[in-house]
Amino acid sequence: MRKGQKHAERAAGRASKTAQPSPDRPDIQWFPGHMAKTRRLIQESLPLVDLVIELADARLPAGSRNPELDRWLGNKPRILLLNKSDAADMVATRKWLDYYRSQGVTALSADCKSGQGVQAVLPVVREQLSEMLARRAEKGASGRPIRVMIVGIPNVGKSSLINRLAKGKKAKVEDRPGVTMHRQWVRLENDAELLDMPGVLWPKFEDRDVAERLAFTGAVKDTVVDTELLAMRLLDYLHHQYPEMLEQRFQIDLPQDTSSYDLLCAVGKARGMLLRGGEIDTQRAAVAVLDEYRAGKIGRITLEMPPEGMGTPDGQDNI
Ligand SMILES: Nc1nc2c(ncn2[C@@H]2O[C@H](COP(=O)(O)OP(=O)(O)OP(=O)(O)O)[C@@H](O)[C@H]2O)c(=O)[nH]1
Ligand SMILES: [Mg+2]
Repeated sequence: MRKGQKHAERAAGRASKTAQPSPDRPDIQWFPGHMAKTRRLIQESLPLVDLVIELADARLPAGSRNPELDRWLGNKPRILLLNKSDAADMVATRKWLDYYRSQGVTALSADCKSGQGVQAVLPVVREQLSEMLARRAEKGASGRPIRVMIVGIPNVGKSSLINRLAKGKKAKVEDRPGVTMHRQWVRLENDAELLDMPGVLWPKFEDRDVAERLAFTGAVKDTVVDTELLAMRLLDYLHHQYPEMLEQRFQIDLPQDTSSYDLLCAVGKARGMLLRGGEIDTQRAAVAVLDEYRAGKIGRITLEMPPEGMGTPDGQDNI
């Protein structure tokens, strides 16, 4: 079968399958053996550290938090850092920070790509540990470094945070989940030691929306998801919540009831992504949509809002 013909048939099949405005949510699960190992590693390493920085994605401030962490950490001091704030809706991030603080959580936001917000992290760590540091000073042990473990989902920016704090490239960073494979200590100049950890998810995503949003942000390995289906779901969300941004980025202006498959085709067409024979290359269009969303190029887009009474996403006006 010719390649173009195969694609045309696949596209036709997809078109009939996705005649609904919104395709079914994919069932996404990703908990490979190395994550089960990381889970154990985190628990075993806890006695070695004074505090844990939990990195979450500012675009998904609840869904990107590991539900198992509460159980593991017990009373261990903890800071929640909403990273990639440059890619999130600023007003939404403020609301999330207010929400978490109202719940007694020490929460900060940062952008480890530019470094914005990172300078506040270590002072807050010291403040959290002030009693322990005072006790150490009394015992004459003030020279002992503060030890901090960095945990979070894959690709959220743990190693980037460490490199920012260490002011140099100490930990490997790449734009895909699963880059850090082992734990690694990094010593800072100012008497602190950071423990970089591999990213970890949890054994079963109970909520398909959460799983899907995690995949939108790039926390789930792309080979376990159907790229076109995922991109169609994201386009559907953007088309309803952030239509101006979609229009601006991809130069598409389509009615609200446009099917997600037609949105994907419109993106491919606008970008001139064609297969031999003139068929739209929906696979390439899907990769472009996901890559550009993940890199924050479509705009500052938050995927969930704090519970009840804390506001709802209302698009570009928030920026
Ligand atoms: N836009 C944006 N990108 C970021 C930010 N922090 C990190 N990144 C990017 O996110 C990608 C993943 O960063 P890493 O630091 O490798 O993430 P990680 O959490 O260590 O990932 P694993 O080791 O795979 O679990 C890289 O492409 C970083 O450049 C941020 O604040 N904003
Ligand atoms: Mg890493």
